[in-house]
Amino acid sequence: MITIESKNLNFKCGYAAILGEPNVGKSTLMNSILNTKLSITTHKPQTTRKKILGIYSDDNSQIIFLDTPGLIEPKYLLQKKMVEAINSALKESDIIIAVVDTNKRSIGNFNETIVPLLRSARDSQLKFLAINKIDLITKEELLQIIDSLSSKFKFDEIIPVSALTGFNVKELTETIKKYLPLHEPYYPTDILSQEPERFFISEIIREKVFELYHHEIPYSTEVIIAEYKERTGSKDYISAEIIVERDSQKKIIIGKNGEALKKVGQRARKDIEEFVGKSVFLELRVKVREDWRNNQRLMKDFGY
Ligand SMILES: Nc1nc2c(ncn2[C@@H]2O[C@H](COP(=O)(O)OP(=O)(O)O)[C@@H](O)[C@H]2O)c(=O)[nH]1
Ligand SMILES: [Mg+2]
Repeated sequence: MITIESKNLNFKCGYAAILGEPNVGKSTLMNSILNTKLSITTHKPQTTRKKILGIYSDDNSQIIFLDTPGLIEPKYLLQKKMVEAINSALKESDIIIAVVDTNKRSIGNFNETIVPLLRSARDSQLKFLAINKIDLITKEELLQIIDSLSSKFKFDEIIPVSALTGFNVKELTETIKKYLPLHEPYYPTDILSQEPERFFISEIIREKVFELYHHEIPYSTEVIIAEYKERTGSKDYISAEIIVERDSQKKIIIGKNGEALKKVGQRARKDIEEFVGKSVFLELRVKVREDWRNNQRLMKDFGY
């Protein structure tokens, strides 16, 4: 028997980069569009370090989102790599979604952070503005913000959203779809990301470090999955290393009688189990890698 595969000639597909200052809600927005917690989010800036690809697919379209680290002045090598991740996402995208949130600082910095970036983009790239966290302001305040920002740059679309409550997020997705080029899907339509499971597991652990420690600790921490053993008949075994820069940080991570580290493990295990859909045994070790954030070779090992 001969079967003729029917191709959907109307299929639309393209890349959308999500860019903006730290903490405006870029990762929350991507997660909300994808309806999954793919990218880790915390109340601390600079949680996202690498470009994270999230794939939205439906019957007629595929949007490949690139969630990026926040726009920052790089002070150490790790931050330089973070900026490189932003630039490469910018180059690859058909649509640039600039995200601001509704607080005064974000709006005030718009001219210095967002505008130059958009000016450096190609004419053929579409430029959207997503004004996030509108759950925190009144309608009048929103209208003022739209008024002020639309006078500073000519966007193709301006869309107010609340990534947290999901308000208007569907409309944002629909608007992106309208502008996508005709193209067959770049990725299988049943996957959400091309990153391996291990990456997301290390990110979940890193998120807990961001939640539970303060000051320089989260920024000095990297998480490596040393071993992941699937076991039939018993829990999967995961061994992870929490890397810090100094011995004093190692002590803080572990805490008195290991209490602090235990908390990281408990919280991470819960989320990992939800992510992989089964019970796991999670073992955490803390290691010191002197000044890793400035060490080219170590950073390469860590995937930057
Ligand atoms: N109130 C409110 N908070 C939000 C919204 N979106 C994100 N947040 C919060 O803002 C913080 C930063 O979010 P995150 O997605 O990590 O920001 P990113 O650094 O831009 O990726 C987190 O505490 C989020 O819960 C929103 O629409 N409304
Ligand atoms: Mg983020």
